[in-house]
Amino acid sequence: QEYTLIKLRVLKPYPAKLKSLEADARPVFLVAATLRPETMYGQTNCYLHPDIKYSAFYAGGAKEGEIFIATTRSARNMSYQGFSAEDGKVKAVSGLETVMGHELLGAALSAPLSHYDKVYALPMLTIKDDKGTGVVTSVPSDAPDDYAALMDLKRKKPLREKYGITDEMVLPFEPVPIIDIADYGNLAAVFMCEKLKIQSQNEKDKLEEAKKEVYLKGFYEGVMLVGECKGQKTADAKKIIQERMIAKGEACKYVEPEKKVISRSG
Ligand code: ZZB
Repeated sequence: QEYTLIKLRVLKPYPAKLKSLEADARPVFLVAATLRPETMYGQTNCYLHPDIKYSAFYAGGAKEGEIFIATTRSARNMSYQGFSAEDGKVKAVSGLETVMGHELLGAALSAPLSHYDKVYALPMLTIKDDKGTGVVTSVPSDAPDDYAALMDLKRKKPLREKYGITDEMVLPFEPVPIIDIADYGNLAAVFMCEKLKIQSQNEKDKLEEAKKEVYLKGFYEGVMLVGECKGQKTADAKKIIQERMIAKGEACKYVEPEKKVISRSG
C-alpha cells in the first residue's frame, strides 16, 4: 500500500510533553498517512488515538533535520525508506521514545494546503494502531469517519472535556467544500452520513458503507472546486498535488509493507 505522508507542523507553544523540543531548531511534525492527497485543502484538524503509543524520532534523511511523530511501528518502516540517517535504525528523541496520543491532544498544527491556518490535534477512538502512521488528518467534507468523529466532538461537551479539548479547537471548524460530485453535492461525506443516519464514529458498518461509496464516487466522478487543479477530475489531480507537496517539502511517499498472515494450521 502506497501512502502519502502529510507533514502537519506542530506550532509553539508545544504541548507539555514536547517542551524539551522547544529549544531544538528542528521543526516537529505529526505525520499523517493518506490515500487522498488532493483532499488536503479540506483539512479541519488532525486525529490521534488517546491510548496509542507514538514516538518522536529524527527524520529528514542523513541530515536528520526534522523530527517526526508517528507510531513506533511506522517509524521502523520509515527507517528502511530513507527517512533516518542510518538504514533500518530509528533514532528516537531522548525521553520521547513513547508519547501517548492523549499527551498530544490539543496541540496546534499548521496543515499544508488547508483552508484553516491553524488546526488542532483531536481524539478519534477508531484509529488503528497497525495501519499507516496512526496519525490521521481529518477531511470531514469527504471522509465519513472524519465527519462522524468531528460531529461527536462538536455535540458532546463531556467528550471534549474528557480530553482537555476546548471549544475553540472544535466549534469554529466546518467541513470545507473542495470536491463536487454529481448527485452528492460538494460535501459528499456529510451527504452520506445524513443519508445513512450515522449518529457517531462508532457505527462501524454504516461508516464502512459510506466510505466505500464516497471513495468510489469521489475519486472517479469528483471535480476539484479549489486549488491549482480547480476544474480537473480528482483522479487526475491526485498525482499533481502529491508531487507538488513533495517538491515543497510538505509531504513524502511512504510504503506500508504487506502484513504477514500467520496461520496456526501452517
Ligand atoms: C485523508 C482522507 C480524505 C482520507 C478523504 C480518506 C478520505 P483505507 O482505504 O481503509 O486504507 N487512515 C489512515 N490511517 C488510519 C488509521 N491508522 N486508522 C484509521 N484510519 C486511518 O483508508 C485509508 C484512509 O483511512 C486514509 O486516507 C486516512 O484517511 C484513514 F476524503 O486521509 B484518508 C472516503 C474516504 N475519503
